[in-house]
Amino acid sequence: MGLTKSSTGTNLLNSNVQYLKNENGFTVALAGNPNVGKSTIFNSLTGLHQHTGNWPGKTVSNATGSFDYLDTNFLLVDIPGTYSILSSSQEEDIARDYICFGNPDVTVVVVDATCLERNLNLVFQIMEITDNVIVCVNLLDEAKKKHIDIDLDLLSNMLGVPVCGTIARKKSTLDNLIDVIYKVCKKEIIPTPKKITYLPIIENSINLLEDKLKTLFNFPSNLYRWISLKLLENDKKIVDSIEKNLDVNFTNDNKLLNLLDNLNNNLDDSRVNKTNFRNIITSSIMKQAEKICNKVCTFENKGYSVRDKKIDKILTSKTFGIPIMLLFLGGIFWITIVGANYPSSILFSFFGYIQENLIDFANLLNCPTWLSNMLILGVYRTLTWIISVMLPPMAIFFPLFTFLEDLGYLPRIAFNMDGFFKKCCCSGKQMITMCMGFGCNAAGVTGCRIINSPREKLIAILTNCFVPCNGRFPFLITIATIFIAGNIQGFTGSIISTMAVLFVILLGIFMTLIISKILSKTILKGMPSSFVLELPPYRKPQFGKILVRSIFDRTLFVLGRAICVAAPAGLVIWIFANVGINGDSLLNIIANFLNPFANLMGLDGYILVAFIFGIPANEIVLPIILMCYLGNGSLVDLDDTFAIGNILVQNGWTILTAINVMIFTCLHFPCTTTLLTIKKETGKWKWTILSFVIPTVCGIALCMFTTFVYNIFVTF
Ligand SMILES: Nc1nc2c(ncn2[C@@H]2O[C@H](COP(=O)(O)OP(=O)(O)OP(=O)(O)O)[C@@H](O)[C@H]2O)c(=O)[nH]1
Ligand SMILES: [Mg+2]
Repeated sequence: MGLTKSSTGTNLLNSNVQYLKNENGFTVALAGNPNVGKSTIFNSLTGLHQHTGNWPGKTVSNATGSFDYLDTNFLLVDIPGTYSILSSSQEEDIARDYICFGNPDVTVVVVDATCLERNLNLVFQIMEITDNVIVCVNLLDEAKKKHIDIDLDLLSNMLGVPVCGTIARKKSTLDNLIDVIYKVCKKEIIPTPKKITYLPIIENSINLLEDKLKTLFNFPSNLYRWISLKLLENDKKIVDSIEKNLDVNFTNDNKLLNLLDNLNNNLDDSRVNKTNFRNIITSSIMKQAEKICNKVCTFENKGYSVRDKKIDKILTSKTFGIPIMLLFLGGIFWITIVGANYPSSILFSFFGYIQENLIDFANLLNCPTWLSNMLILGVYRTLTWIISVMLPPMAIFFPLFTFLEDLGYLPRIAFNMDGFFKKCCCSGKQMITMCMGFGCNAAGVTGCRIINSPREKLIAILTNCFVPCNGRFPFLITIATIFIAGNIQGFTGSIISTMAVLFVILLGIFMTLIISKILSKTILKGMPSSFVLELPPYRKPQFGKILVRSIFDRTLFVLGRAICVAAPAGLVIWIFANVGINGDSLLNIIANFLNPFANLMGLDGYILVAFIFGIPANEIVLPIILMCYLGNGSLVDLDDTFAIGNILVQNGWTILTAINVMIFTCLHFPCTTTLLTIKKETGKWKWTILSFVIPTVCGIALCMFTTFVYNIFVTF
């Protein structure tokens, strides 16, 4: 078939997505419940790499990409998952707005073959809004494993729209879907959705209101029935959204309001009142979904989810849930620590070899010493240093973490931690956003959109940087390996380092809980909302994809960031270290100024300077510390991580310094990218400043406390 892909995807974070139109062809929306494979289909068709993961709520903003089929170009829009048009969280609002007002040429509703009945709810809601619907029954492989058989032709007949069966992970199974999309866009197939017929009194009211709206407003023809239904239902949120997106004001029109009043009174007389209207509509949809499923689905093995339930009994049990979680996390850290050393030293020698040649080359060109020093010892060395130390742990940690994510374990972590979060008056979903923070705090902050309550969302945003991101995490590992384990080598050493990293992570979680509680009792007062995070089925992770994606995506990301941020930072620091007043470098002057305060925290002025200079990217904190220590303002030859240890010890580092550096790494201001994301998500500088101040104050206080305790301990 003539399918080609293009990579013109952009992430559209919020409003006005509805006006997106494909000038060169057709626009196709991918809607559906969370975790049904929309992004996987999107990636297969467009060749892009939208994040996928085995938990509901992975996609939180619309993403677009395009592909060509035969003579036609299609713009595909991947929408966040939503259970219903009656959205309750920000990412569901985005989905709802696009489904209702985006006016795509076709809406493909992706449904989960293993729980068709629940998924049909959204199908019926979307069929109320548009006729151009295709139902894509995905996860057919999982359905087969569970001995669930679906008669796709019968389903298509009963719904009145085309139905395609797919296994999104196998690209070849998408051929039919693409062909049907093409035919519906070209009007070779005309879907005729069999909409739900509600009680006669409701249908009658809808018809009257629809006629009235047609005389008053010029809406797209497909929307009149749906808008009538929503006005009768009096769902304030949706009516507001209709008014905003279609630029109308229903309250301005007295005739319309009078008619609505009359209709509501009539409905009231028939015992269909404002309180039970929605229930009546929903139960009509549910009954129809049940009826269809009874006809099209055959369950050969009714106990198909017994295995998952048995596993969940252990993984989410009160006794074993949390210890197993710690074991998994500890295991991942341990493998990372043990595995990272070897590739690190290979990278060190490789870059060292290139550096020697660069110096020779600069000499050959008669390059002034100050310039070659600045570029090679300043910029190049900082850059390669970061790659050598940071890259190997990340390349090991992320595939392992993605493995847990693909398996479906993350929502179980949220489930296990829910009790703790509830006690602190916030949501268990916060734990998932914290897991995303392990990758990148900016991503974690955006991920907070999955939290429905605005109050709980804000708490999650303000505390997200308590979990170390990929910039800070390798730093923690390095310090734990060279300092906390000290001279203890081998297995015991690696276990000690692992425990130290695990301890810092737990400290981050503990602080998140404490601060969340304090916020809930002060500026963000409120009760916890009920927790509705679905536990997805366990799925076999795709090893190849995990490896390729997590290494390439993260590697490129880190390299890109290193080049964009660390190189100029290396340059600035080199200048600060080499330019001075009265023979004292600027770096020394600032460090000496900060020294007294830093000493109270069990640190020194250079370490604080490094954290301040590291605000563009946490990756550069340790290189800056080393640069500061090496009087000439550039890094000396470092063969491996243990050489770093020697430099630190020579500059007065003790176990206390290492502990405090680890604490402060975990608890300090977020990087600039995260701060900007917080500003974007909250829309207020107030929250952005608070997200800077809270972790920093916590970090300073905790470091002072440990120093105080350590000093007392040493004195006695
Ligand atoms: N076995 C199997 N797994 C699938 C299939 N389609 C998707 N998956 C897996 O299901 C999980 C969820 O896929 P996503 O594409 O992220 O789902 P989504 O609908 O975009 O999820 P949200 O963004 O949270 O709404 C991933 O682990 C996919 O690899 C399929 O047909 N078969
Ligand atoms: Mg998705």
